[in-house]
Amino acid sequence: MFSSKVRRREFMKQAAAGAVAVSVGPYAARGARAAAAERPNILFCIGDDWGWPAAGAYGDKVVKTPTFDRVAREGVLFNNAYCASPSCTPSRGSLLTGRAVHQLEEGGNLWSTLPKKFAVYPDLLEAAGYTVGLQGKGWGPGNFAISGWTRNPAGPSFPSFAEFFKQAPKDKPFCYFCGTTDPHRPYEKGSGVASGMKLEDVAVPAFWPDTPEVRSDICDYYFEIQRFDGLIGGIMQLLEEAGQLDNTLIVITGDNGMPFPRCKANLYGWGTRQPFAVRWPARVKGGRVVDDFIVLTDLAPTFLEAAGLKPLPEMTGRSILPILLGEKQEGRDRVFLERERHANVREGNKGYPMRGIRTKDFLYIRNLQPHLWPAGDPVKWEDVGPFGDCDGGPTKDVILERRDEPEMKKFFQWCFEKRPAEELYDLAKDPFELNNVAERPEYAEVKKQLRAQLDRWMTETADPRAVNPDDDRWDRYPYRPGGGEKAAKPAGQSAEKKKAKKKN
Ligand SMILES: [Ca+2]
Repeated sequence: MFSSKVRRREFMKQAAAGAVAVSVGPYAARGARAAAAERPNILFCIGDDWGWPAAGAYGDKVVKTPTFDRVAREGVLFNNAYCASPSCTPSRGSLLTGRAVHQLEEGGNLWSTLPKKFAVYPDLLEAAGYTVGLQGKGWGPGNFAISGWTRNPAGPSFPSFAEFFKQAPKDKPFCYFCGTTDPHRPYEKGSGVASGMKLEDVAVPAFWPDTPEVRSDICDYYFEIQRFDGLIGGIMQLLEEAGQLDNTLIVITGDNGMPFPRCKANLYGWGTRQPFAVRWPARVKGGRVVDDFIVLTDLAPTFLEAAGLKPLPEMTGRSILPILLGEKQEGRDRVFLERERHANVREGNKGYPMRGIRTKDFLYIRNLQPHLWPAGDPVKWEDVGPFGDCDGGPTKDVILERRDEPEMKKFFQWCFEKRPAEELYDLAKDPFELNNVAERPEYAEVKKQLRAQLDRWMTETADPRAVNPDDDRWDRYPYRPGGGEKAAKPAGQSAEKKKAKKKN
């Protein structure tokens, strides 16, 4: 029995020698040399807090995403892609390692570290001959150095794709992680409208009040999405000019839902459902839209398999290459979702543990400590306002400032109030996931089945909370804003109001 560390070392050695490079697809019989010539470039583009359905390809009439729409049109558009956890650090840790968030130890929290023992796909591809690069936000936020990483787990940093591409050897494929802090807050207030967007064209989800401030806030979010889309457009143009576009596997997505109340840091659809499109004309037939359920954890095994490598046995994610190649894959009718500590905004450094399962018809959520506040304690903290798991901004302000008005109470309830131990939403009847039917007798059988599936997944993937739902390890891991450690402390009278930075 090998430990995962030994297996990994052995794998890296073999990968470096080219011995494990030829297990799938058309490369099977041709040997490592031929595979090296044909292996695709891998371009992974990830928006920060960019959630479904904010893209033209999904029918949004206001935000303009020509690059994403092109990739969707010439490739495969996914309707049911989800992040593993609606928080930057665990979502990115999971997609880099291909492992469930609850297996990543401290890496399951925001502003944490990623233990070095967890292999990441950029390292595995580099060992197999790829040239690796990163721009902008890779793994994080957190402190990777304290775990022994000498560079970001997503790869060595470059100022731009052009700089990376210029120095990359022409006879080797590349693996590039294009991160950005768009559309993470803060936003330049009014930037969306100033760019020509019209407030009256914006669709407001049912869980926020429909006010001009909220509509304008949505436009500011759209404005940053458009900037991200333009960035990828520039990279694609460069590849096209170099004649390398068609053998580049391009994936465009976001790491978690939009930074608005009841979205990011929640297991609801607006917190976990992601835009997701893939283009790779050399092997993948374009013009397809698929409903298969996938999770970003599936990316690491997908990239490895596309490069002719075998995913590591400890990866819980599954390659989506069969789906891309038009094959039917079993078990693509559900995803599992989870969350541990996001910001450190509860007494006792507590997070808000949740586990969930989503199918085409239902969303079932288990709130493991329902006595806690889901969006953070209702007190002001040193760096952030009350309910600090929800990023500050005009939409949050409207809901909090007007919470006592009779017609506004429900929005506060949905976005900030405590929640019961179990939630169940009937998605066909309730697309905004507002009517919890977990205690209704007519849903008892459905709830029982979803519960059982969730329990099985937690057990099979060695979730510590399968053994002890009150396991407090994630509350004991340090919170490391800016790399240092910091305990949760309510703001004192003299605490200065600091300007929020793009950091979580
Ligand atoms: Ca994020």
